[in-house]
Amino acid sequence: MSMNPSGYEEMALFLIESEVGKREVERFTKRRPELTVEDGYRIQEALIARKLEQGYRVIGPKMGLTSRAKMKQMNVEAPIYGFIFDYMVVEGDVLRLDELIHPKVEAEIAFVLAADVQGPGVTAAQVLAATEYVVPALEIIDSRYEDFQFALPDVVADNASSSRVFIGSGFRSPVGLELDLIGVTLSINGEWKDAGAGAEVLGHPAESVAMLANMLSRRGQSLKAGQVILSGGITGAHTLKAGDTVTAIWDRLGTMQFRVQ
Ligand code: OOG
Ligand code: MG
Repeated sequence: MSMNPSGYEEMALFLIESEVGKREVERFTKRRPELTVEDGYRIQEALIARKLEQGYRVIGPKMGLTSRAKMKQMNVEAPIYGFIFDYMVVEGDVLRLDELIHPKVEAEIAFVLAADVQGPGVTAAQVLAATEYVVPALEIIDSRYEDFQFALPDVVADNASSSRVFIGSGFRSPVGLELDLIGVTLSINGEWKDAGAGAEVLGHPAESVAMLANMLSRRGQSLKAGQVILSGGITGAHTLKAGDTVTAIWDRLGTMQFRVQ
């Protein structure tokens, strides 16, 4: 038997408890199929507010489900956003499995802006003009839901499965880089798992960041200078187990590697 939280606040606390207790929970839409994506964002807002109260800091917003690979893999049909917190950024090259439920890894391009970007009406060109650096990232997603299964309102509520992130050291100006053509290969234990190019992400990663600015503006929010903004998985997400070594080799952005312990 699982509890059945009612209000947005209660549902947010239910998800935080799942994260902290490292126990997967039943997705909300199983019992309440009427929940909407809008409800999902209200729950997410309550969850973010609680984490801020607890003293955690937002590193930046992230886009999710921006590639066909991801939408198909998760059986959902629209991009979503969430927020990355300071405690999610992994220092060093070890991912601790005992802190997580059933983590997966995906390769992404992150943006660091030199100036705030406020929607609506933001274009990819405006995002690129405001971008100070791009940097490769390996995002670790860890849905709080049983078997990593959810509908869109559930995953929105769950802060888009945000869990951990490795940020690469290759900070580069986007000037002269064709981010849509930048490729990455993802291997685990030397075995090739996946590959893709920036174009997997809505045609161009800057399109995704522009869409993020426009989505945030509906709730009176904007992208801020200095934030690290994940533009969405280029590859599919791959399940991790103890002992794995994950390697991402990026065209022009360097190589990233970490171990799972
Ligand atoms: C939702 C998070 C998706 C991405 O980059 O597509 C995401 C999920 O797949 O669990 O972060
Ligand atoms: Mg992601």
